[in-house]
Amino acid sequence: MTDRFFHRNFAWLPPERSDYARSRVVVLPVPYDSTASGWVGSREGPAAIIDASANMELYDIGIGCEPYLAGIHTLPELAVDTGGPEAMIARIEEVAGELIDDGKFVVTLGGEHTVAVGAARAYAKRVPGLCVLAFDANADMRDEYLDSRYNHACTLRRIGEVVLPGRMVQVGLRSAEREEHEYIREKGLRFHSPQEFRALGPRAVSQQLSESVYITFDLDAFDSSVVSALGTPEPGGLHWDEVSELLEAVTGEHRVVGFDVTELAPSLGPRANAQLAAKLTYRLIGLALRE
Ligand SMILES: [Mn+2]
Repeated sequence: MTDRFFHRNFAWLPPERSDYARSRVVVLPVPYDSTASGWVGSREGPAAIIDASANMELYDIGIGCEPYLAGIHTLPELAVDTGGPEAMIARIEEVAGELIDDGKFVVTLGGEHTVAVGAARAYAKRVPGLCVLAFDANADMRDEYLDSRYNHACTLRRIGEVVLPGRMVQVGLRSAEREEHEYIREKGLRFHSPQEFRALGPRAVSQQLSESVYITFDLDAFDSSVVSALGTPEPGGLHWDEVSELLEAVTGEHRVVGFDVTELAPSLGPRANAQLAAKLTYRLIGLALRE
């Protein structure tokens, strides 16, 4: 049947593949970057990813499936809570929680990495024994930064507090302050630099995770030659194929319950970066939900 209209949702799907009731997946766009301390602009990320998603093939040849068949509904952009970062995270947690309780697979599009705290918390309260796989260039383990415990630089510290000890694995680490680095080593946290990840391989990293996994993806985990539209780009990062291989290993052995993709600041880099973020999001939906 021909449809005479384009539908501006994630993957630009017609109503029968994107209405709320029939969709297993719900995309929650969160255009929030109020605690950004590098260059700003990730508030424009969700719209750029949704626009770019018009250019994807709906068949993902890399994994041999059509992720959209699960149904993907895109919500309107979440309004910013002007009460500050803690209030904003509470709002994200509340909305994500309602969606999870409604049986949806929630995909949160940032915005800065902070938005992940709300979504991860909503999952941690509902999924016993949840563990978290975090992609990030930075440790994000500061207890407080620029007057807030909910600054983007504190993201993994806050997420680590909502799961059991040892239930967070990070990949891509190559930037931290001395105190964060010492904290990671003292506690024996599983934070892997790109070199460590390559030495271990995707299977060994995947085996550090338990049954149910939430994935939080700060796009600065990618090498800055791969993604540069970022507030805090870092050299020496991950490449597309190795990220994809790790995601395949993790989704092959575990149940991924939800994820976020954050930190794309489209005005700071090439348009291809939004395309990568859209394809990453789409592939992860496909990998997480394929039978
Ligand atoms: Mn981060």
